[in-house]
Amino acid sequence: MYTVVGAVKSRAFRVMWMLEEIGEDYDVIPAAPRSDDALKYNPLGKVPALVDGDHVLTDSVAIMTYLGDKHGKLTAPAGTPARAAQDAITFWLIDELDAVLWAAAKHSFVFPEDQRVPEIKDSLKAEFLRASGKLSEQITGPFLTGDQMTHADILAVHCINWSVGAGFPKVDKKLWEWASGLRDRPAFKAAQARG
Ligand SMILES: N[C@@H](CCC(=O)N[C@@H](CS)C(=O)NCC(=O)O)C(=O)O
Repeated sequence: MYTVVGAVKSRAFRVMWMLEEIGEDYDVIPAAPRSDDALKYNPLGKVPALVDGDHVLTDSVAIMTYLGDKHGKLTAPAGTPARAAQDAITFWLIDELDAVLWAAAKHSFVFPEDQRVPEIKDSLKAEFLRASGKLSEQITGPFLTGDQMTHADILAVHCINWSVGAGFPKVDKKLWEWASGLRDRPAFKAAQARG
């Protein structure tokens, strides 16, 4: 039994969805970022964290990579070209979607008010739209890296969902429909129901 630290409306959702997909039980501590509960599990105050026995793991992508490798699900095996391709798209998603959304969040409510530069958000929105268009072009099947789902799909769909909540422009129809297909998965819905 795992424990996920962080609420459904945070990057902890990625970990919950992955756990649902691989059929592992988990509890949720819906700790808010920077809260005392979050700090108990991660000195950086960030969520998610994952408690696995005596170990506390942090960072949503590190946790998903760990779970995939440990259970042999939702990942290509480490040390294979397929894994390198999966890692490459994962890091690209972090650079081009997650980082852009996170920068917008920082300038909306994360930074102290006197350090926010709201004017930057138009440029971030344009950057997101450009990157999501590139992602859309690459999609040729049900999953990003072929006919097997990986945690890269979870990351991509989570970022697309996040962009809606953040008031970013809508991604193109092809990408939206691709993400909708993944949102229909029972595991996605089960993770959402933990909110
Ligand atoms: N790269 C990290 C980012 C985690 C992160 O920044 N989480 C946000 C909530 S979704 C947070 O805890 N922010 C608090 C802070 O940065 O101080 C991950 O994917 O887990």
